[in-house]
Amino acid sequence: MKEKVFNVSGMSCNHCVMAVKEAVMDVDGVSECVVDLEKGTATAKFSDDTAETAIVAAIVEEGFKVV
Ligand SMILES: [Cu+2]
Repeated sequence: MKEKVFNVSGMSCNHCVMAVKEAVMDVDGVSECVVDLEKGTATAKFSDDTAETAIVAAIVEEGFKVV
């Protein structure tokens, strides 16, 4: 199990937080995701590198940037 803090830019409200959280939780291999609006971070626990790549793609697909 890996854990990583993704820096997400473009989140401005709780709707964004929920969109990112739901998108990340939908990725195969993700067991946990906590999104912090003030810090602009999404902290996720996931299984492997494939899941990590998919997490970034899922966030981008929602219209945010991973920096
Ligand atoms: Cu928003």
